[in-house]
Amino acid sequence: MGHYKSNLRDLEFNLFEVLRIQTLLEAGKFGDLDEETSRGILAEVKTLTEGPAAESFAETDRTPPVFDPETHSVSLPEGFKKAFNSWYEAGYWSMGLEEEIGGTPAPRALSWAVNEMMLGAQPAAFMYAAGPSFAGVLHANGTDEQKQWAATIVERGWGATMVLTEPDAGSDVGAGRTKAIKQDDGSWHIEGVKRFITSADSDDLFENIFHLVLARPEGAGPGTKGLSLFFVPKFHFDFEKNEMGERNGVFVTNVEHKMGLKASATCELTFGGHGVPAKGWLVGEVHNGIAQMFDVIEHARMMVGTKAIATLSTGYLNALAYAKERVQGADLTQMTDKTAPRVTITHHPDVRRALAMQKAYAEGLRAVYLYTAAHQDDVVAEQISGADHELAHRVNDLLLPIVKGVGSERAYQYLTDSLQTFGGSGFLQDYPIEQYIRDAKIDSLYEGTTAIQAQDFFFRKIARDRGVALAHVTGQIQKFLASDSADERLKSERALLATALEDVQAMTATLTGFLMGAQEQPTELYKVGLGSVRFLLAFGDLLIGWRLLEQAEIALAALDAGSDAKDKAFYEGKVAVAGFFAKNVLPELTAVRSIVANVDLDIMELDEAAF
Ligand code: ST9
Ligand code: FAD
Repeated sequence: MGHYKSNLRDLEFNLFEVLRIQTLLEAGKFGDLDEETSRGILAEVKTLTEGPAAESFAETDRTPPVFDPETHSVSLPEGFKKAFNSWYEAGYWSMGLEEEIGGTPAPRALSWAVNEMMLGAQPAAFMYAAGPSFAGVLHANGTDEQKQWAATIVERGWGATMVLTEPDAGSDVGAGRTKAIKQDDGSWHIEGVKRFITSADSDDLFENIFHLVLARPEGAGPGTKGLSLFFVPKFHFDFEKNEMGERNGVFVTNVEHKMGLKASATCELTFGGHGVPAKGWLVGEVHNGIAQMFDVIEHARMMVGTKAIATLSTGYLNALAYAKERVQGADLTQMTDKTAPRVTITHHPDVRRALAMQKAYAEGLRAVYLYTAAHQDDVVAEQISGADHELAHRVNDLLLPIVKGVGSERAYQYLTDSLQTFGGSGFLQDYPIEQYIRDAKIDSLYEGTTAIQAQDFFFRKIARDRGVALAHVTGQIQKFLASDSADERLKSERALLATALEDVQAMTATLTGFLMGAQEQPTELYKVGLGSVRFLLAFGDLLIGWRLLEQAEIALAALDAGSDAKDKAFYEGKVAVAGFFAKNVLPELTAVRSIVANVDLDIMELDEAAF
């Protein structure tokens, strides 16, 4: 048995009992895909990800990729390559990809459920397999000719990278200095050094890699708006003759030594520094680079959040299995009786508290990312929240920083509870938790740090959207609270959710007030900056509380209808965890509301020397 423990039952519950995607499958909205096939796929992916795909997880951590500066190449451990191939050859990457480039129709919620399992089992392998989805972005943004390239790329199975970051341009992508110089033949020469580029070389996994690169054409303006997006292949390729060509002038010049996620090679990438020009082609023949790159970033932010959540879920399930076996101490009610029988640690209230918290966040965040994925398909969005195409798009935009920002922060926070459940054993490499923690830390950093997600959430997804998507989502929560068919048994939990909604709405109003106040007094914006991560996390808790309670209602109905023993425990767990979260987490939002309302500028006015 490998390290990875999937939660197939919970994935199926979300897809078929909460989102009810089978009604759309049966109506033929996703081609021939039906419920039975979908369940079959999920079961196969469980077997793959708990087995061969997960096998080399620890080995690659201990013997990470090796960089050869002579050949500018990265070699990967054989076991990891086997794991990658087991995933890639199974072909699940085609789910939801455009049919014109080799994709198959599938609801995004189903494909993200599949992705979750691989991201929990072997996240770096999932990331090396970015080629088809990045080709999808090329297809969506490219010229007619480039659309053909995208199809060829998928057919030939190339690797791919997204290339934004430079030493002085991390969060501030617009500070990038990499240049693009136009050539007479219509191509461009790219010159500069990018850093931290994931999968920029990958042993012999692929015959070729295409880099999607942000660079500034000579004479273009400053900031992100002056950047354009270029297609830069590792090897040239004759798309008409379908033939590989010469090496292009883009070379890996270093590989970082990291805290975790070591299987994923993080590379310095030098363009045009080795006597060979790094030739690139402008994507879509338009200078709209940052907007085009955000099509890639949106996939990647969803991926990062789902990765974090997947890791928390397997961390929790490993901790749970250990807690059920580990015997230590007597029951608390018999603490004074030195001869009392020893019990498994699941009998101790504090272990139960920690397990319930892990379960609540793992299952609550899963519900949130799948609700988000539901808004990535018009028909699913229409069914789940009544959103039309335009609104569904905005809701997805609103929720992405929650999936990414809240998913990564909470996963890292509660993985430490998974480790704590193991006691000292959790600190050892005999169990996967210490690696999970190291591997998951990156999720709050790359693809925009949590501070960036929080600003994106408030300034762009709420203020600039004029609260449209926010009103839709909070309207759904209000509808849930006001529903006539509400289960009386969850009355007190609903009351807690109603208070949480009021608290979050008050925080939104407070931050909006600061934003308006900034027109008169610019330093009021600091107050938004000081409160925005708290607000992001609070909104995440509200969503988790809501989705868990909705699940609890469905579970109660299933219990009332009579379910078999295994399902009974599952449904009872759903009801209990929703109640636990409502009672133990949601009341904290009232304190956060007060903190946000009273935020002042003291810390901004403090001299740096006093820190
Ligand atoms: C990285 C990669 O970290 C790590 C992992 C790589 C893994 C690769 C593998 C992935 C596999 C994925 C597979 C998925 C499978 C899917 C299957 C599906 C079938 N939304 O606010 P302004 C745009 S990479 C959309 O003025 P500043 C917009 O065009 C490095 N667009 O920003 C806007 O113009 P307008 C990641 C957005 O002050 C323009 O930007 N690095 C959004 O100029 C300017 O906006 C980062 O993430 C948005 N949310 O720049 C950088 N926001 O306003 C983080 C902006 O006219 N830093 N645009 O519409 C930021 O995000 C900054 O806030 C900034 C600021 C750069 C945007
Ligand atoms: P900085 O931007 O210097 O941030 C430092 C601190 O300051 C952070 O806490 C940040 O939140 C805060 N901060 C910065 N600006 C602000 C602000 N305006 N408001 C509030 N707080 C702020 N990049 C790619 O292009 N492609 C990749 O494939 C890729 N893969 C990566 C893989 C790994 C393992 C790593 C470590 C990084 C990767 N990156 C990649 C880069 C990654 O996206 C950046 O590291 C990230 O965006 C943060 O930039 P930075 O490291 O320069 O930190």
